[in-house]
Amino acid sequence: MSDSYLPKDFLWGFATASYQIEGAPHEDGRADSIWDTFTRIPGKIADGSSGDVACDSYHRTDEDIALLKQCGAKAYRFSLSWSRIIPLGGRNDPVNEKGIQHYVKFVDNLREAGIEPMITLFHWDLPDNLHKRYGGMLNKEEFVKDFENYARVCFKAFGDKVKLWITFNEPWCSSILGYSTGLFAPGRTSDRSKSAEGDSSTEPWIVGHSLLIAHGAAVKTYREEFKEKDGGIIGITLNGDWTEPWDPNDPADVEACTRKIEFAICWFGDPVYFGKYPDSMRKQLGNRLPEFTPEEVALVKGSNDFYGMNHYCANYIKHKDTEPDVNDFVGNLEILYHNKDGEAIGPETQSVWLRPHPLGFRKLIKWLSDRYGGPTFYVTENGTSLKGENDKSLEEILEDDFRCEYFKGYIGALADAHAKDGVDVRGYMAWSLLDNFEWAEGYETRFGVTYVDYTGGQKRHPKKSARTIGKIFDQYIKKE
Ligand code: GCO
Repeated sequence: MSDSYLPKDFLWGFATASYQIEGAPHEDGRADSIWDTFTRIPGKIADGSSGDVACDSYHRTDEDIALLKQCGAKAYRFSLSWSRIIPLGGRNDPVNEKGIQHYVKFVDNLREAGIEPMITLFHWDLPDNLHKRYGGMLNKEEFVKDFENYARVCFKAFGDKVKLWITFNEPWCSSILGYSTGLFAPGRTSDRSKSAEGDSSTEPWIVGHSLLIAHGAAVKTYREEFKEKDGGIIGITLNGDWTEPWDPNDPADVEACTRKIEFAICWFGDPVYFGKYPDSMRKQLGNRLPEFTPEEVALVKGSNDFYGMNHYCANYIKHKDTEPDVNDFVGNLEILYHNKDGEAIGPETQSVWLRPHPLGFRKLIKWLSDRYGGPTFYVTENGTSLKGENDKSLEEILEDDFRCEYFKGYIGALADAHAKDGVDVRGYMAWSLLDNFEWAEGYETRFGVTYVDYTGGQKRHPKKSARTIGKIFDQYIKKE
């Protein structure tokens, strides 16, 4: 046991997202989101599934709160379904009181149970109507106004009870997976006709820009109309992995490591803290990357009360000598799981992209802290799938030692970052409370500390990790 520690009032708990757990897609007035329509397209989801039922959490809020209590969680990060609150999405569309009431009750029940709610306004499930009506996130003018309106409706409805707000979850995923690779809703793979230069791959950068401006607009609204009265804080959640050079003796690989982080994280982080995109991105993307107007800089720069950090793993990075492909979104480099000497960055999991490497967590949070002048961090997701978990017997699944070790490693690394590197971190939400709909991977991949028996009446079975996390935090959080 190290002598590292986390601060006395450290807030820890679990994270989920509406489309991944709620089900009940057409109940109480909810309309389709882009994920409802996307999952209906054959071949998009590995097991042909959807979030139609998911964990049925819409009907099982009490069970979920009981699970949180059982784990000893102090906080719960969940996302609101925009399509429940404003089913058609837009600023002139009706607000659905039933949708609001569902979440009011949920927030009240959480607080009664002594669990601090942390709300994500947008975890990818855009009302489908906005996508159809005007192209959704591609249409900056309309999208920003509609998101800002939706955010205001939420601040009004929940602001007196909720003190921790996240505007967007992982804008990188909405932009790249939704508009470049097409692996996520709405499944677009760039549109040649939109490009200034007549090449492809312009859409993801336009979408990223819209998301940043919409984030800035919602933060401005919160600060001007609610903050004084409600006293909460608001930020954006960015995802990103740590990078190690494939060949540490090759300066080009070392440089590519930084470039990879800039393309993945600083794409959004730099505008929020500095009011501009990273030079490496401008250099590679030219005028396919939008410019900020002075008004936009004023909106976006300084718009984080805290940095929401989603982090899972690390990679080895090898630079490329060739000219960047027009569709490249990583910074003209290769992402690898082994280094020059054939050493693996971490063990395999059920997710091809996820190789645990706890030290990378400490290094990345320190790196971000240095770059952005020591902001306050909330870790808003961290967790792992487990290779072959879905094929094991229930008894074996419930003994998820691999996941317990993952949390021990990562939470220990976080305590080191706090105690030894001086990083200001106030909270940590493990991904996830429950096994759930893992987007394009469907239900094959499980991330929960609770096993959900999808065909056995949705019964919840806490795994060993559900009991372990609290013990880990107990060791690190200062008593006084
Ligand atoms: C995210 C994702 C989660 C995923 C998790 C595991 O915010 O990255 O939002 O929804 O389920 O990351 O892949």
